[in-house]
Amino acid sequence: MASKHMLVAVAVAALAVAFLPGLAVASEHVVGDDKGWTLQFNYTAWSESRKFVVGDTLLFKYGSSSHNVVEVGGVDFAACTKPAGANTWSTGEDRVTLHKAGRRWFICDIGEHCEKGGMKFKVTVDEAGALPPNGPPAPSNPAGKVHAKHFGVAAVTALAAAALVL
Ligand SMILES: [Cu+2]
Repeated sequence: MASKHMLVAVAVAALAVAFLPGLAVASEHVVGDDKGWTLQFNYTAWSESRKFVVGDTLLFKYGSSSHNVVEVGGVDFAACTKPAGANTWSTGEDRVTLHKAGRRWFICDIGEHCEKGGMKFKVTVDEAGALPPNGPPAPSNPAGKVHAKHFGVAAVTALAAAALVL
C-alpha cells in the first residue's frame, strides 16, 4: 500500500515537472559527480553527457594536496601543458563560473595526472537563451498556451494525488 509520504512526493514531483521548463536556473555541475576531481575517471564522457549553459558553475572537489585545476587552451589541452599565466585553482573546492558561451578546457597540472590519469576535459557552453525547438515560449503566444495546458494537467494530477491523502 502506498504511503501518504509517497503520494505527497508524487504530487510535489508533478508540480516540479510542470514548473521546470519555465525556469532558467543556473546549474552547478560537480565535476566527476560523486567521484569528484580525481585520477582514473572518464571526464570526457562525463562532460559530454551534460549540457552547460552560460551562468552554470563547475565545482571541482578534491584533496588540495593531490590535485589542482588549470584552465588552458585547446593546444595546451592536447599536450597537457600549462602556459605561463594560466588560471589555476587549488583550494580543493573550486567553483568556476561559465560566464560566456564557447569552449573551455581544464586539466590537472600535478605529475602526469593529465597525461596518464585522465584529469582533463572540455566543456562547450551554450547561450542560456538558446532553447530547444519546442522550448518554453513566452506566455503570450499560442505555444505558451500549450505549455500552460500541460501545466494544468500536471497540477490537476498533483491535486488528485494530494486529495487521496487528505
Ligand atoms: Cu591531479
